[in-house]
Amino acid sequence: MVNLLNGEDGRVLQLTFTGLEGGIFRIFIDDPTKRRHSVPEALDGEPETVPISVQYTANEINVSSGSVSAVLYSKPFKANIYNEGVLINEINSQGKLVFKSEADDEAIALDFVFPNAQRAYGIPLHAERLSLRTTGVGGLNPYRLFNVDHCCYAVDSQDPLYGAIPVLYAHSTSVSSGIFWLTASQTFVDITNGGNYVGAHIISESGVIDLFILPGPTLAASARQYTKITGTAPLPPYFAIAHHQSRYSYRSQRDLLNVVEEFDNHDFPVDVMWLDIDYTDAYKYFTWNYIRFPQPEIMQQTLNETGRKLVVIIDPHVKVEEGYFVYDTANANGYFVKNPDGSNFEGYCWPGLSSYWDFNNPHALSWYSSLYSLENFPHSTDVMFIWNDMNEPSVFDQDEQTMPNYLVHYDGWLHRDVHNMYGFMQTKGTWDGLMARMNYQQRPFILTRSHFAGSQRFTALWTGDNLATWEHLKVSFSMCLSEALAGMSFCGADIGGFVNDVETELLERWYQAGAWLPFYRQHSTTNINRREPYLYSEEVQVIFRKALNARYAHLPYWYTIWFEHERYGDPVIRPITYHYAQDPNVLDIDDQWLLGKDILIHPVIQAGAQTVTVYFPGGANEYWFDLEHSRAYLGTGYTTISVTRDFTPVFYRGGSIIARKDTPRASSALTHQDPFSIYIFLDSNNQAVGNLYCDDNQSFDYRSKKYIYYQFTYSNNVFSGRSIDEDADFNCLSTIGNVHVYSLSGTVRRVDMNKLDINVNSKFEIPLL
Ligand code: MIG
Repeated sequence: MVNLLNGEDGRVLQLTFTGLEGGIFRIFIDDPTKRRHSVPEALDGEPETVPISVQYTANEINVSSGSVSAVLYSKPFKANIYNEGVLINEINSQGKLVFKSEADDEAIALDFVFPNAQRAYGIPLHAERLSLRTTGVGGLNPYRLFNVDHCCYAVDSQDPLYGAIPVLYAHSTSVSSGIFWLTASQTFVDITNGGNYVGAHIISESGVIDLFILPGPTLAASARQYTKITGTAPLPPYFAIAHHQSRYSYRSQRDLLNVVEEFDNHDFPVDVMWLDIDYTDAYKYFTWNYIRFPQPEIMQQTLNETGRKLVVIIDPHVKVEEGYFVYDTANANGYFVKNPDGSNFEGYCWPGLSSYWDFNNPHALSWYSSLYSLENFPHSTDVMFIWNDMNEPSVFDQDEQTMPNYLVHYDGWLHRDVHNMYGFMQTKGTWDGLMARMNYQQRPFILTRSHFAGSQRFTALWTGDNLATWEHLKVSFSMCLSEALAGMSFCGADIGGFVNDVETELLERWYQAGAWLPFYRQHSTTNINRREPYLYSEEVQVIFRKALNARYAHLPYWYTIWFEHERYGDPVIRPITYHYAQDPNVLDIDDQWLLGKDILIHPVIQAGAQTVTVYFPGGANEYWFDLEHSRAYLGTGYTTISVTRDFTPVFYRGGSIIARKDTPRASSALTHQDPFSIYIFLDSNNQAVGNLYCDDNQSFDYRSKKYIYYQFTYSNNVFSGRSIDEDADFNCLSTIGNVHVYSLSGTVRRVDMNKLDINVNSKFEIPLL
């Protein structure tokens, strides 16, 4: 710890420098004379510290830990960070450090220069491309992080949206690193793309400076370092990665069950049905409208017969109404956000006059969580999961449709201090509630709109109220890629766009593209035409069905990557540069992406497209297989390929082995006993390798070693398999059915494996000549 002296007013600040596991440095600057807000909740526990070596000279302090080192300079304060001897980050070299301590001004700011970086990524959520643009010129505002309810947002914008994750990556073909600026107050980030450096200037309204330096040296390393601090997402229950169907709102029990029946009649798979706000009695959450939903349990049981689930919405505003049990208890116990005079804040939302949960109050949060127990939530069952919306929070009659800064939360913190963590805290409470409900045995599923750093530990997110336009389809890719780099892989956009009727061709392309993003849900607003897939002509239904079946066929692959995400922290979807960092041509690509490292997707995002131009990365020895046309492309850059209406440009990397389940079924639960089809794509040495994860699809037993993590290899014409984690075992319900081998020469071989079992003891080596 060192003291920082403010030369202007003589104030002394304290700077604490800590080494954390993974080569991460933490710089914490606080004012010892004043209580300031910090956000330990965002972290996945207190980070593990490591010893650092420190050397003092007259004007410098040298710190090092492993390959990462720092030089701190005084007069003026400045810090340079090195990884493997390479300068990666100059902190306060522009002298923009600010730490205000007046009652009405607690602003903090700092500047960063990342030498040799060529691109900046991260700081979601904005309806923006992957590569952040230089702000301050050409009318570009700073990127603003301030959670707001912003219907029908414009694309290509630095405007704030529903979530805020203050992690920034500076990246190039030679060097990558990042910073995590842990503040829950409104934040502005100016970006400079300087050609041979990236500059960032960050200003927040209040809090402490709690800065984590992610040293890289690659984008993948930086992204993993970030999840090391804030946690990875837990493996989702299998149904959650399948297909969801929603609508604002399905009007009745009969309406909802009828939709499912039509899905079945038309062979469209669906796992989860959603109820928006109209299932409640007058928007009083944890109640039901019994006229429309007379038998909620029977509705859930009916869904459960085919392994399907229900998700219902719970918003954070509470109708002001005496006699409503949630209001009465929360009011009596002081669980609402307060006005400065101590009275409950009241604002307008769906129920009319509402008060708002103070989720920062631990007593409020635990009572809120308890509402999710099977006893307390009327008619809830273990197949009901939760959607938290409007949690920026949205307040209709206030500026920017959110809470004013001066409101007071638990322990005297101002809303200003905690604004960006409001939705995060709600989902933390929801998570705790769903965990307790099932005795910590079953995995919860939660969807949220508002989110913050660390939200991935509790919830999936969607990109809010988008429009039924081609540009909104396109921007959903970069929004989710930015989120994925910021720890939030479980991301998707409303299929078809939330607002406005959607053209049929756009909806077809949206189903095709959405099948390759982690959260896959059709949703649309009230008062527009219904758009369930069975409402379209036979010809159109064929297109939808093919996209949906492709999603289901690849669920074993998705599930494996999700398991690997929890373990290693790599995002589930990745920008091309994540795996091809040396290639200068891929730095800005965000209209295509990688699922894991083995599937490359370039969806069609233009009306009437006859062709798309795909960038194939990796060089002449990398092959990308198009299964539908039985051909492969070399990884030598841009190639224009023709597309038909039913074709989604999706390519498998040569060298990969991918497990699928190809038999179409009505829901994922009905595929659990189906055999795997194994697809082997040979590389230039006629080799391939790939992993497969399998467990009971829903419980936490995998955390006590009840799973199979299996590796397939193909080499010298021998196909073999073995368990990776030999101390884990599970009797996978699925066997290996058939195997398909693809090579560049065009030979395709198909071999029946006779339903080979997969468990920890099943090792095999089978010549496939
Ligand atoms: O402003 O609950 O983004 O998905 O259907 C509308 C009704 C409030 C906003 C969500 C949207 C949801 C809708 N909600």
